[in-house]
Amino acid sequence: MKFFAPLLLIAVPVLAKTEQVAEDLSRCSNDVAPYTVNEPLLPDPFLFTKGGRARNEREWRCRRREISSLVTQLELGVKPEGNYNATLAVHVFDFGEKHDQSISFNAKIRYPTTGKAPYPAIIALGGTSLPELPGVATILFPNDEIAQQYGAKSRGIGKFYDLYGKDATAGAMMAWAWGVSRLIDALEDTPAAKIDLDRIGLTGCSRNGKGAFVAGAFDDRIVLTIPQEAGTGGGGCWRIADAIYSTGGNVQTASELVQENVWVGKVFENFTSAVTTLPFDHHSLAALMAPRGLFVIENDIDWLAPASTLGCMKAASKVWDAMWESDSFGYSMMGLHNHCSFPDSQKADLTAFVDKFLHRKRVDTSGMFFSSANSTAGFTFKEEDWIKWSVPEFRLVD
Ligand code: MCU
Repeated sequence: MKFFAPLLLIAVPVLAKTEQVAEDLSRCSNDVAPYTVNEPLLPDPFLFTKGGRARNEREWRCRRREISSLVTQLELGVKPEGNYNATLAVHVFDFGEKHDQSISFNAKIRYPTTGKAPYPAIIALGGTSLPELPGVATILFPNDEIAQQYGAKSRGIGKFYDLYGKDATAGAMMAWAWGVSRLIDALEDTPAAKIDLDRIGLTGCSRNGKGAFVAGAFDDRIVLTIPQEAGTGGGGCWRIADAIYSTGGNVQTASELVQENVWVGKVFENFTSAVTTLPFDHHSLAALMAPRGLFVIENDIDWLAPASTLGCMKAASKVWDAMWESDSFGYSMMGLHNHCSFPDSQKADLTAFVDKFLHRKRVDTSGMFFSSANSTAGFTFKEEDWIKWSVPEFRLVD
């Protein structure tokens, strides 16, 4: 007689990744009520509103939701959700409770002359100032049509506001973020567009770089965000910009930014003379992109507050470090060239990021923090002056 070794079956519920994420999020506390702090240094991005720090990816998902909710409520305004029907050219219908209107916009796609379909693509807010990216399609997102940015008087003007009303809380950047998401919906619904949905990047320069930073933070389908020379309002931190200004620096600050244009929500005016009361700064906003690809390109023009983007992004990079994904974050600073004119010296770094995320090549993007450091700039960031929190190592703690 033969004996069979009993097979011990242990039933372990296996959830697909998306189900796992949904399940994790259901355990998070609900939307946080906005609150203020008194924190002159860069706030701990891992610290929960109710205390305790995110120690692993599961907890980070909840903390990330808090950051996104706070940034929405205190700085950028609400990015609407709704039942959309989007096709290319993008027609957006919102069938939500209050809205039964629709808007449409055209997004032009320029296909590459090399490579094969489905193509990776880079969505360009208002155009691109990057050099040609071989094998990558460029999709032009007409951000000014969605929300105008012609000075303080343009608040509430554009197709986003035709749909959601002039009093929608979203500033222009959040309105663009909404439009970029609808564009991606349309790409999903239009296989004939021949775009690989798993290889979508996003860029923009200057004011549109600020927009790219925000749109990248609020749509997880974007695998690589490349904000170029955005300065304050993008990869710069409000607190550091104010500190530079207070010692005589010619930098864009929160107070200037809200007077100049309508990029942020009106609510942010409450904070421009008290940025140290914000429970986040733009390192936390950047962290919403982790561990996706983020390659921040900067210039050493005073107004862009290079010491602020350097410090702010150094702080942000620590969230990628916590995830053991440091190589997916890059910050490249190169001076002595005109605003938004991409210098050859940054090309190797850019190519590495594009190859890794849009061409899925095995390339080395390690050590990309401040990799193109420009010695003429002469600014530094003293970490100990701004960052008092430690970096948890997510993989090691359950
Ligand atoms: C970063 O670029 C902006 C800057 O923040 C604004 O203050 C300035 O008016 O416009 C810049 C820009 O968008 O240049 C094209």
